[in-house]
Formats: sequence, structure tokens, C-alpha cells
Amino acid sequence: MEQNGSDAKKLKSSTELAEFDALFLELVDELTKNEIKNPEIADAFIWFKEVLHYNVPFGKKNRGVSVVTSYKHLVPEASEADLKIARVLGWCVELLQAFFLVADDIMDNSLTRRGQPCWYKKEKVGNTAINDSFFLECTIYSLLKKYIRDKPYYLSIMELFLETTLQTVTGQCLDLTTAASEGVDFSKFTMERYSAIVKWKTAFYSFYLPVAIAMYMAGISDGESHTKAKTILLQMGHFFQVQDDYLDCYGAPEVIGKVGTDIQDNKCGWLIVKALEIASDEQKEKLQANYARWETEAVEKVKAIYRDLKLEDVYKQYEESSHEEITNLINSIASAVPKEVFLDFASKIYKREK
Ligand code: GPP
Ligand code: MG
Ligand code: MG
Ligand code: MG
Repeated sequence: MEQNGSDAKKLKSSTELAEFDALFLELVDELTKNEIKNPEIADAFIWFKEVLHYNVPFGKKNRGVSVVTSYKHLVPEASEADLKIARVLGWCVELLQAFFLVADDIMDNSLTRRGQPCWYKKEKVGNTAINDSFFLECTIYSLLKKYIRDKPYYLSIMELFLETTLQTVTGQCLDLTTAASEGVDFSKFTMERYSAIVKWKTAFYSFYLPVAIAMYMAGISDGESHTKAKTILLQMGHFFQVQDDYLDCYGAPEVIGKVGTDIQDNKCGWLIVKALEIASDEQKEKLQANYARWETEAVEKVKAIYRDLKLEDVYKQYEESSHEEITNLINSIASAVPKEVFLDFASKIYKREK
């Protein structure tokens, strides 16, 4: 039977996901095997092995797999050896993500992640999760050294991971400090501030990083190509975080694998910023009185105002227009990177439910 384009695409990316997944156990082994043989540090690495298994492999893996699919678009005749390197680098992106999520869940007081308790919430873990997040970060550089030390792109990719980490930490700082701990201050909750938060805390590491890695591997290192790719990918990253904020309130916890906390945490998220743009003075007062509180009734009052403002419809319209804008942007920029790299990534997030 002939497949239509979208089915064929799904099949292609699910095959890549299987190849990608198949590598994980090997990497865990390589990251822990020798150390477990050393009696002095064996206990730490038996622990770290569990950290890796619990926190790394169960996400959607869009970021990690995108390194490989982007690389395949850039180098269609890639050797098996180079594809393996692309997969290892994809796992490095997933390790960076695991590092951020373990820490982010502590900072956001979250309860669940990927359908299981957050790592820090496990009775035996608690604050040890902070150290575990550092371990996850360190594994990136162990793998880079092991797999690409002799490649011409080693330094570019290592610097890229370091720079991306700083960008994300910067965004996380804006996210946390805009959610002031003392009372609710909506004066800072502007769309401008929102855009800055999501660009820095999400877009660089989730969208530019995977494609930039594939570009460096393919020998594309000129500033112009990277700037063009970044323009598109940061816009996609912005849209992705708007979706994340929408799902925090409206996603089904059993589908998104986490229970939302943005209202309770006083987050400058897309829904509250939009709500403040269109709310009446009376509605603003109610939001002011009920935002940033953990009591169920207060959260429900905020959600009731969102309902009165028909925020779900506002979001659906935004999703449509943003998807169109991104597609137009991709089609208008000519570069060394084929459009499929961006279109593939965009198709993975459009209308996502998790
Ligand atoms: C997503 O924010 C951003 C991150 C996970 C980056 C964290 C950065 C650190 C330096 C720790 P989010 O809190 O909305 O994500 P989620 O909804 O998945 O908790
Ligand atoms: Mg957060
Ligand atoms: Mg969070
Ligand atoms: Mg979120």
C-alpha cells in the first residue's frame, strides 16, 4: 500500500527513534562501567546509574532525535559511523535536558515528570537530586571527549553546549525572578518580558542546539548560516514554550506526564500575560487576589477567569497564526541548510498534546 507523505514521515522518525533508543544502554554502561569496578567510588556510580535510568530515557526525545534527522538531511549519504556519532550527540542533548529538568522540578516545586514522581520527590533522594543534576551535566562532556575528541568539530560543539547552558541558566533566572516570591506584582508580566524568558530558558537549548550540532558535524560553521538557522529556530522555540504554558493549565496530566504548577508558582506564563492584556479591571483584581496561591479554590478562581476570557480560543487562534508565520519564515529564508530540517522539527510540535 502506498503511504501518504505524513505517514511516511512518521514511520521514518519512529524508525530513527528505535535506533536512537537502542544506543542508550550502551552509553549508560560506558559512563559507569569502569567507575563501578573501583571500590572507592563504586557506590556513587551505582547511584548514578539509577539517576541515568530514571531521568534520561522516558521523554519524547524530539530534541535528541532531531540531531540525527537534521544530520541525515544535511548529509544524505552519511556513514554508519557518523550516524552513531550523531546519535551520541543527540543523547548529549537529552542529558542536558535531564540535567535541566531534575533541577527545574526542584525550583518549580513540581510533583511529577514524565508520568512518575519528580526525582527529588523520591524519599531516598531529596536534595541529593541537586548533585545528581550536576552529574548529568558532566556526562555530556565525558561523551564528547570519548566520541568526538579527534574530530574537527569537537571544540565548536563543546563550546556550543557550554554557551547554551549559560543561555538557559540566564532564562531560568529571568523566569524565577519575574515570579517574585513576595506577593503578586503583575506590572512585570508583559509580553516583552515573556518573550525574553522563553527565548533564553527554552528556545536556545530545545531548538537551536540540536540543529546547530548537526550543522557543525556536517561542516557548516559559518556565522551567516548559523544566524539564519537561529532566526527560525528561536521563533519555533518561542511557540513551543507557549504550548508548554498552555498545556500546564489545559493539558491532561496523564498525557503530558506532569501536573501544572504555573499559577501556583506565580509564573509569568503566556496565559496570564494574555489574560492581563484583555481582562477588565474587576477581573484583574480577582486574578491579583488568587494568583500565586496553592489552595485549590484559588487556582480554580484563576481558571474560571481564564474561561470567561475564552483563553483557550485565543490560544487556538495563536497556534494557527504562529504555525503559518513559522512556515512562511522557513520558506522565505534561503540557506545552506535544506528547509526539511526546519519543517521536520516544526511538524513534530504543531498541535502537540504533550
Ligand atoms: C522550561 O520551563 C525550561 C526549562 C526546563 C529550563 C530549566 C533551566 C535550568 C537551568 C534548570 P518549565 O518550568 O515551564 O518546564 P516544565 O513545564 O517542563 O516544568
Ligand atoms: Mg521552570
Ligand atoms: Mg518547571
Ligand atoms: Mg511549563
